[in-house]
This record gives sequence, C-alpha cells and structure tokens, in this order.
Amino acid sequence: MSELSVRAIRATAVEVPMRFVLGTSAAAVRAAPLLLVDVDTEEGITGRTYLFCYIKAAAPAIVSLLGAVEDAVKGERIDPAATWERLAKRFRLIGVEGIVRMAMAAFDTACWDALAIAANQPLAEYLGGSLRPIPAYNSCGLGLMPAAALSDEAEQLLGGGFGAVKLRLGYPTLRDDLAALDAVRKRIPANIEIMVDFNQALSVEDALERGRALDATGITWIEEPIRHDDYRGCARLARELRTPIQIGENFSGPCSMIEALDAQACDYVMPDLERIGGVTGWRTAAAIAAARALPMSSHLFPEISAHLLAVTPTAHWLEYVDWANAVVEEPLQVVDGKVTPPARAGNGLIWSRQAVARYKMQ
Ligand code: SMN
Ligand code: MG
Repeated sequence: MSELSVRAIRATAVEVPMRFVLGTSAAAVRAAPLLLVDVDTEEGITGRTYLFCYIKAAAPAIVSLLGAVEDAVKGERIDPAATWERLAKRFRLIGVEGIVRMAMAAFDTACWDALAIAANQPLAEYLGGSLRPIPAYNSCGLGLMPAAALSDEAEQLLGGGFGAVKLRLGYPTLRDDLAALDAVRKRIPANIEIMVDFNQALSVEDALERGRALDATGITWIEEPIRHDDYRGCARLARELRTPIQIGENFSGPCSMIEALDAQACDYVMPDLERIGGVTGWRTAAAIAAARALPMSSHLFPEISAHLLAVTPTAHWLEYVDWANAVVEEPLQVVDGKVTPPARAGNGLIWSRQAVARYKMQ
C-alpha cells in the first residue's frame, strides 16, 4: 500500500436533474441530491466518490459528519480497513448507522480511490481483479405511472443494448401491478429480463399473494417486497415463492447481511456501497456471498460498483443509473448492455467543474 496521508476532506452538494422520474411505492424522486466527496492527501493525490443523499436535507448533515471524520483522521496514513475500525469506535455512542455510516463509507471509498491512483491502477486491478464487462440492467425510471407511459419508457430504456430493466411495483392492487408489468412486457423483446422492486410496500400476506401471481410471469427477481428488516417474513417469501427474493440495499454493514443470510431471508443480495461500508464493507460482503455461493448485485453507484463487481466472485447484475453523468467528465459507457470498469487510474470519477457549479445545491 502506498504511503498517503489525509490532508482534508471536501464535500460539495449538488442536485442533478433526472431524465426519468423515479416513482417508488414510498416517494417519487425527481432530482438526485448527490454529495461529491474529495479526500486530499499530503502527497497531492485526491481520491473521490459521491453519496446519494435520498433527500436534500441529508446533504448538510452528512457534510457536518464528514467534518467529524476529518477531525479524526487529519494527518493520518491512509489504511482504510484499520481506519474503519477506529472510526467505528469513535462513533459507537451515536451508532454507526444511517448518515454516520454514509459519511464513513464516503471517506473509505475516496481513500481506496486515492490508493489506486497512487498505484496508477484502475480500482478493479488494484483490488486484484481485471477490467471485465459486467452485465447491467437499466434502473433509470420505470417508476409507478399510467400503463401507456410505462410502455413508452420501457422502450426508451433499452438504448445502450440493455438486456434487463427494473420496474417499480406496489400499486394499490395486484391487478394494477400485473397490468403495469404487462404494459412493459408487451412493448419489449421477450428475451429482455425484468426485475421488480416493491420498496417494502407490502405485508407478508399481500406479498405472498402478489408473489404467487408474479411467479407465473417469468420475472428475474422480486426486490424488497416487505419491510427490509423483517428477515423471518422475507424467509417465508423466499421459501414459498419460486421467483428469487432480492434484498440488500438496506443492509447496514456486512453484519446485517450475515443476519439476513442466517435467516435465509433471500435468494440474492444487492448491497449498497454507502450502506454496506464503502469499498472495505463491500469486500467483506463479497467474501460472505462467495462463501455461500450467493449471487451478488450492486445498488446505485454504477461507476464504483463496476470495479467492485469485477472483484466479486459471485457477481450478478450491476444496477445502472445515469444520475452522476450530469457532473462527471467521462460518464460510464454501456456497451451491449454491459459496463466495463474504465481503464483510468482509480475509480474513474472526475468532476466537471462547470457542471458542479451549475448544479450546486443552494
Ligand atoms: C431505489 C433506489 C434509489 C432511490 C429510490 C429507490 C430502488 C432501487 O430501491 O433499488 O433502485
Ligand atoms: Mg430497490
């Protein structure tokens, strides 16, 4: 590992327009509140990453927490796994959850970027892998909306050669859910896979009923049908439904992933970079998934997740969203529905100064 030490952490909140509204069963997301995080080192190298804040109000709170992280690490040698443990101890009283964990994950991920840049290697190679193409599904859009609009959007989402798309469900009734799926299915080629995501909308009973109906449709997975932390309920669904149950975007660190797997709560996992604990947390999660031969996909952050899936033994699907394209110099390329981690040193994120100034949060 190169010798780098932390000089400063800088964070810039932006709100970027989304090409497609993300109407989920919980809320409609129309603009993406992102927090761009830079870790400057004494050696002159800067590591970068970004967070998805979900709501604008979280951005200043996370900036403040990054200040607390900076106080704890300023001047220290970069050693992400060891630093994670030390920060976890420092924040034990407030709890390493939610936005505290997100701030720590951002610092961790930017540090790994700095290390890979110092080694002049793409992150995937720095972590021992190769720049291999990862199958991606288009997760932009296809929120809850009228059926006619769904059909048109489904067709638009196949540009880039995507072989799969994700559809948000959790309409008032099962009939509405099936109608939405049908509207998408009818408009796109039969070989295109469809994942569905309920964003925790259903009760266990309702999920069983809707899941049985979905079992006849050939969808690729059912994501977060019920409360994300009801592992017993999820286990019942995984047992009784034929369609694979996918969860993971709400795993708060690798330990909650282990709890879910011990409860046999799912067939697939999709940890989220900012909730699983940055690159350090992801690597632990990937080892756990590998030990259990469990297919592992990513949640958001496709730019960094592409590198991480390239070193994940049971890598499954990359979730593609284009939200960061608005503020980066070289957006991720999707070719034949696959994303290959870029060959630039580090994770490949470079901010466009002009775009950052334009979308800066007020
Ligand atoms: C999701 C992601 C980001 C914001 C809202 C909803 C969704 C997904 O659960 O998996 O893409
Ligand atoms: Mg989801």
